Amino acid sequence: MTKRLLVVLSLLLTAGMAIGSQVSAADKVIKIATQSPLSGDQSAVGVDIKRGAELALEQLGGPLTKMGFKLELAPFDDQANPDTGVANAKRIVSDPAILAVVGHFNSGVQIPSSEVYHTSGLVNVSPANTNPKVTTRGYLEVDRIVGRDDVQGVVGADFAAAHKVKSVFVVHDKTAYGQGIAEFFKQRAQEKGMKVLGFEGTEEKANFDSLLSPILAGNPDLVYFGGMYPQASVLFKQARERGYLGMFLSDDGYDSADAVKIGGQSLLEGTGTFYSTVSGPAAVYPGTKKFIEDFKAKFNAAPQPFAAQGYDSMGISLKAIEDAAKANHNKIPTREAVAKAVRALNDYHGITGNFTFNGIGDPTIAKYFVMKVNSADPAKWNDNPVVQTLDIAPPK
Ligand code: ABU
Repeated sequence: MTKRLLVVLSLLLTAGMAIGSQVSAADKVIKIATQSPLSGDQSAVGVDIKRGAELALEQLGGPLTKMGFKLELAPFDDQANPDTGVANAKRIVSDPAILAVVGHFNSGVQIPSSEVYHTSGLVNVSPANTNPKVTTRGYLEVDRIVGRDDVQGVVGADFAAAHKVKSVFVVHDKTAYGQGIAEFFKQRAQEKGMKVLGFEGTEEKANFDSLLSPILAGNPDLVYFGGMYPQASVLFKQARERGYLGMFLSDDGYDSADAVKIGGQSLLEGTGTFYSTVSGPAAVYPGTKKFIEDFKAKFNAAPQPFAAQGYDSMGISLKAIEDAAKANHNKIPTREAVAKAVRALNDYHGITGNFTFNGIGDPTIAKYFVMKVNSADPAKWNDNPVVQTLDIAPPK
């Protein structure tokens, strides 16, 4: 072999190794996306879903980094808007490094966005979405770690019945979530013998005068709101200002310290304000002490509802990716293998519970709470007392 040929061969070998090492370095990046409202009037909860997931990525990514993978968070702002969620979902599925999505906050955003994940086999672990349709479509790629509104609505109506509520006016926000849970509440309320004086959907956010007229005329024992805190608290406040003294009851979309920033003292007047939830303050779970301390240390704020579920949804995603990578000889697994690995997890020990998923991606047991608003101080939202706790399996 001539000296010139040797030089050429050596150059080719070096170039080949350089290209090879670039490819393998890129191949070693694993991203997990989050989707939640990071801007707008629901961002108080949405930002903390992302923060919970971020903390979990830092704390629970060890096994994957030891296998040589570089982990990255890819946060997306769905703005609580279905069109934005779907547009983000299309960007997410086009990035082959993204192997899981933690999100969303709104079922009305999760349902269309997960149609996109489904077509690409990308797993979506939901920390918060409660509309039955999230899982009843039967997609392998969709799992949630919280309960469902066909149970939560019943829990709310049973609570009202136990508190001698005889008449109710039901309002909802016309979203998949708000209208859905309001319908489940209404059906159970009627079964329990309550008189439903009205069932109205509204997208109004500022002036509820026209809705309050029939409510005040009927003077129900309870006003139920299916939807989110920015709308519900304005309605409740204006009802009190116009002299309504009955009970308010809402749902887990009401569960945010911003509810009392808006509603203030009016929420404590009359028969008071209650909400059912599938989350509750992080401190109600026995495994969250360290999480709360670490969250406060990192973000200089107490975790909002669903932050701990953001943490667990990320933990589940990481464990499934790890299991699927091990089964693939420590190489990047396929998205389908990750989706199957989530569904195959058995008794995953999270900070908000131990999770096993049924055949459609619901947790085999979920927690439901009824909470009472106890202070007009937003800093004390996490101290709202738990009135009731229930562990319930998903409907068959
Ligand atoms: N369940 C949390 C808030 C609402 C939703 O599922 O749309």
